[in-house]
Amino acid sequence: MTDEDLDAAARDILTANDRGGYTIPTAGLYPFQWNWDSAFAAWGFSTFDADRAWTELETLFSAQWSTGMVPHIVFHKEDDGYFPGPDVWDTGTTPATSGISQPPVAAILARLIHDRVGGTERLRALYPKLLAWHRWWLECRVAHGIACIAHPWESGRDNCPDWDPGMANVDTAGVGTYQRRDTGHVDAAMRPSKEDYDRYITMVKFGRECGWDQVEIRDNGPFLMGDPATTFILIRANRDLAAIADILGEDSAEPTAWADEMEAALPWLWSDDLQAYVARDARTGVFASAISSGAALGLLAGVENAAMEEKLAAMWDRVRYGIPSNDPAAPSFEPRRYWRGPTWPVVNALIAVGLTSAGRDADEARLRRETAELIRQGGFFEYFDPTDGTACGGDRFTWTAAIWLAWAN
Ligand code: 9YW
Repeated sequence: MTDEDLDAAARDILTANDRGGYTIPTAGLYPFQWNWDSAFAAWGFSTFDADRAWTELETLFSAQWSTGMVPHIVFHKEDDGYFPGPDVWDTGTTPATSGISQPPVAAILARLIHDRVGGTERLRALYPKLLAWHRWWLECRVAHGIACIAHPWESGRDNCPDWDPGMANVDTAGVGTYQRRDTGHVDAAMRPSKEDYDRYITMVKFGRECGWDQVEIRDNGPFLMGDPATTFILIRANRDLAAIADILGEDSAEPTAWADEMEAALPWLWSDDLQAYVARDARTGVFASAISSGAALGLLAGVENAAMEEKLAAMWDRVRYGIPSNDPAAPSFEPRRYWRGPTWPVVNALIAVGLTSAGRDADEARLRRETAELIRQGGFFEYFDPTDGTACGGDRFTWTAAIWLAWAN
């Protein structure tokens, strides 16, 4: 296939995964609207359909809670192919949604989309909603000054070893029985384990039983970890929101102050042992045992640290394709198991936004070349083995197609 054929195939995937105003990540495995997937889908649409790009974000924000939270899944239509579905979350919202959020990338992508295709009035309508969501993060997910996640799914990097310290303390005694659906769609060896799922569902149960009281979840839930990736994303998203405020003639003071405050709290995530920003249990203070692709998002937030960059360069050099989700030198590295080693084109695209901001053009070009190579060889899969390029997970994946169009090609 030529790159022009791949462009057409990518557009076809976005169009085929369109369920009317929103896209699903991939048919079968993920049949609903996912939060950060949609923001990347919008970026992809902006390369050929500006109106559809804005609609994707608008549909996502139509499910925003009155508290400002934008949920990680919106269950627009019923589909029993996914677990846990709306009855398990039981949030009582219309539309039905999950009860947690996902990395707040929407402001970052909204700014990039506006740069590409304009649409100032659509951006103006989104602005207060973005601001409310970012405020929700501060009110409900900050501890030690850092953006924390109350569930591994909230990080978007589900079974990453980053979460192992917090996961180890989740008591699954009351989890009960349930039927997973994911392993019916893709190879179980590439998915999170049963122990992981027992803990995931235990956390959902806690949320449901406290009526999705998000402060209670933060303060007393079974799991809370400081996430370098979400922290860097939120800092960048607030800086982009401030830039959006300037475009719109709004006051940028609030998002600027939020970004500055979180940046000042970053030392809490610094591991002297690993010489990097590392996920850390907000309850026990225990650090994760390896660096991950989360640290590589530092440049997105304008955080430059020579010692960490050296570590990240070594991590990248240990594989052939893209930034691995977990350090190949770590005992926990598994090159094909979801977030425990594989490289994710969508994360590479986000890291590249940071590399560009930092003026690291040669590294950005290398990351783009390696990511494009994976897609040319293997197609629009969910993620890839970074050592040999094997395509893994779901096929015809929306965000892989989107980043091909918006960045990798
Ligand atoms: C799950 C849809 C989502 C992504 C996440 C990814 C996975 C859902 O799929 O989570 O059930 O495990 O980890 O980042 O948004 O693509």
